[in-house]
Amino acid sequence: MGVLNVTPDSFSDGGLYLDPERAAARAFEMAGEGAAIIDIGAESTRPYGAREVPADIELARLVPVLELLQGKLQVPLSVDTRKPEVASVALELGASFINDISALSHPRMAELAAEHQCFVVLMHMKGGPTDHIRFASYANVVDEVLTFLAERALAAERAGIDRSRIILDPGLGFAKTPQHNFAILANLDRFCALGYPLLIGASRKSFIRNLAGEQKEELILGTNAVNAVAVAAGVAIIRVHDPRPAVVTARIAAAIGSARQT
Ligand code: HH2
Repeated sequence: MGVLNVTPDSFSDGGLYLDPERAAARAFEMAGEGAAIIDIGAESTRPYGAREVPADIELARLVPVLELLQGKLQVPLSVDTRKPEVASVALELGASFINDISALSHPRMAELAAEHQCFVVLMHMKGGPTDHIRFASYANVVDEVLTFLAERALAAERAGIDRSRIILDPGLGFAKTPQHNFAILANLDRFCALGYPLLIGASRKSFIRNLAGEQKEELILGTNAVNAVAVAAGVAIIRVHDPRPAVVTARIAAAIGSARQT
């Protein structure tokens, strides 16, 4: 899953793709690099200093890009939003995934997904998109996130979303310290055992930067290390800013993962 942030302030690509033509060009480029899904977001959720964005601003950023891509992009489109007003327009303009970092906390979001029978990504987070880092406290992070995801998946099914369309995500960096992220990554088999495809969004995040370094190349190497572990453990989707190296990493890690003896 290639990340495309049409925001002024995302932590990694903020400001790069505010121009719709540039954003659309990046979507085509990522598809050409092997991204199987393009995830477009118009609200930053970085741990420090993000601001909530009203739906009309999210839409003003997204719609021109979706219009440029509609019917032309060869791979499915995902919209990274918590807001049903935004998801609804994106679905009309061709999106087939709702990536909701609040795991369908807005009841209308589940109805929309059921009506459209689109794919949904349900992510774990505590607190809101702008203050989640204050909630990074757990008795046992793995148990708590597992319980949350299982409950949200069940709620989505009860709302009429087909089980085959539900993807779960433990939410690396969302109300999580680096140690929490590593505990999740070391126990991915337990998340896979929930029986839904798993998505991991580690790309260039600060827990990687702390160990790998600040330079782009170091961030990509660190991201690939995490993604290799994730795919070998059975993770189905890796959300990345740099699809080309991620595709190679995933191909090799998947070969190792599928050679596992039980
Ligand atoms: N991470 C970010 C945004 N959306 N969605 C899912 N499902 N999983 C993630 O881990 C995830 C996500 C944050 O990364 P990014 O989009 O690069 O930054 P920003 O929130 O600053 O736009």
